[in-house]
Amino acid sequence: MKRKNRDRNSIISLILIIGFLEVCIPSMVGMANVDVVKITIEGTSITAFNEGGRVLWIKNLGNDITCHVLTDLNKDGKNEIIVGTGYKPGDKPGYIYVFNSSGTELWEYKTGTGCERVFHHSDIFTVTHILVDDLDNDGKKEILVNSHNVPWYPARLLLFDANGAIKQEYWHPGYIFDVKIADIEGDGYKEIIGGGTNNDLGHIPVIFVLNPQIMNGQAPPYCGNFPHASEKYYKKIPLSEVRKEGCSVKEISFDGDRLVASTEDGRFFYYDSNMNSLGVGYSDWYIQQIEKIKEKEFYAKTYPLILTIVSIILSIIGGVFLGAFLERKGKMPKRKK
Ligand SMILES: [Ca+2]
Ligand SMILES: [Ca+2]
Ligand SMILES: [Ca+2]
Repeated sequence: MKRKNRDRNSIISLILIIGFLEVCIPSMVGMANVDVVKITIEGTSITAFNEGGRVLWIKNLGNDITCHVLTDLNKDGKNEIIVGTGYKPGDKPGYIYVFNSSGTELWEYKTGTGCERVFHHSDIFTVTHILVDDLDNDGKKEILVNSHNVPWYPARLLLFDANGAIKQEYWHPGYIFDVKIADIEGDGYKEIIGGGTNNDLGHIPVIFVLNPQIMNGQAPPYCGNFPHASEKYYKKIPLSEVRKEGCSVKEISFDGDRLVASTEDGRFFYYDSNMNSLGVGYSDWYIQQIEKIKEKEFYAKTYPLILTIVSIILSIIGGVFLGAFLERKGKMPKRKK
């Protein structure tokens, strides 16, 4: 009888141990796996997940998170999280933050800092782009951040090293709506290509190419005391009839070897690797707008002419009828037969 009880107790203990291991081992493995492989953004909050899908940490930054990048910045085998913020609703607008996988903040920077050196607007900024790449071929990653003043301008491109030190900065008198990194000539050195609008040159669309090693400075027409930048190329695009008051380059893309600047009004400007123009394309929308404009111009010119002709015809008809009326009333001398 005693032997039977012992066996039963042993079986129960074994079942309990197996159950404990089944529950605890995956959990312990999950705890050991603390690298962030995915983040989700909801308004002002970041949620970081490990490979098993477990939430590692949640952070609320107070301001809307406008862009983010997950990358191993310092090559320690774990990802860092880089996020940029907008201008509301909190009191830290246009900040860039870098967190490690544990959620510890490594550094932060306010992108609206130093605005008074170039344009005398407020330091309320919003971050619009974060790109990470090795821009000087030293095997270490740099962080390129695009931001701009709200609601005015300028825009500012900042190039940071992984530790948050500013390597280069470029100020632009108008928003930079798109920024890309590419080696456009294929010489082994990457360029920064930006597109946007230049408010101080008449709100024209512009596309520019910067050498990341020497991009420091401000774009034309220059104000304040900040040095003038030496862009590799700075291309001014004329305004069109569709957007006479102002227009911008909204997107930069690549079509084979061609660089394409797409403007807000539906035009496509093609360039070769030396930024020589290869022609212009037009969207259906742009063509329709031009047709509407021509139609309006045609009617604007012909309406006065039509009105003049109609009024002449009406006065002739009116004169004839008035003559006949007066004749009937005997107020006009009867015509001799
Ligand atoms: Ca790392
Ligand atoms: Ca580098
Ligand atoms: Ca190049």
